[in-house]
Amino acid sequence: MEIKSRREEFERQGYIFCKDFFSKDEIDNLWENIKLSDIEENTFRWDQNRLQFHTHFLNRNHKIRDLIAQSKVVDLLSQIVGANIWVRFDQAISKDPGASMMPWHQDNGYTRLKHTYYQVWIPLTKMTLENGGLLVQSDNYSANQKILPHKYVDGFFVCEKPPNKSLFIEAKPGDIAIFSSLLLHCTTPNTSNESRWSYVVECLPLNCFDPLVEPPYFVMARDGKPYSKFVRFFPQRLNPINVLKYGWFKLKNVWYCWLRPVVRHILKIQS
Ligand SMILES: O=C(O)CCC(=O)C(=O)O
Repeated sequence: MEIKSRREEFERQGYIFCKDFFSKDEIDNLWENIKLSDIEENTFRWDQNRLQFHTHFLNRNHKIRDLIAQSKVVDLLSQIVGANIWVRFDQAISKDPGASMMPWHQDNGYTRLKHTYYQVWIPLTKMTLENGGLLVQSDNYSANQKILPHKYVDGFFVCEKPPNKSLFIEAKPGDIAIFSSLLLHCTTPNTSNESRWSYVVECLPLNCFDPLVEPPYFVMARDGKPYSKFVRFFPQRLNPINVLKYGWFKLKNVWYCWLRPVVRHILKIQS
């Protein structure tokens, strides 16, 4: 597939979608290596275990690193993220039959980070309206690139201003979607009788620090070329302003994302 410049498209709509980006062998290989990596080891469960986030494959499996930090992925991503890219997080997400809708949100509504980061979505199974596929906002993304208010409802952070218009991204294994952490998105309930799986990698430019991530940091690209190495430090990590600013941010985050929802939940039960 020829990769033409997608930057302008991304800035306008907050995402890009490429069909048939990976070969069948590449996706089979990714799937196989995810399954080999003790999937239950780092798993967060939601929605009565029907929505599961299995995390941290890149630091456990070099074949997954090779797939993610290969030239065609770096070529595409560097048009959007820039020439130097590191990965803050990676996860395989399973959505089982009976799982409910993942409500409209921006990823920043969960992490509360002030900067934009980039989600790379790689379907491992087909993603349909019936099995928990992805809906994205299709109105006004470029005019509204800011963090919107979210409220905590039944375990999810839900955006208080859902989009007026949305678009369903019907995707199959081999396709890839890249979207901004500020793009409003949700996934549909899984009313089918099969599980939906995706593998998601979250990236940042190397001139951006993220206080929520512990070292080592996986750097996938340098100067627009595959790099694929773990580092313990990079300039933004050592910047004293970041150290002070984000120390405070971390404390606030523990309150907002963990303690506050629990306190509110308990108070609701008691009242
Ligand atoms: O995979 C899903 O169903 C929801 C995941 C999601 O929206 C996210 O990780 O931001």
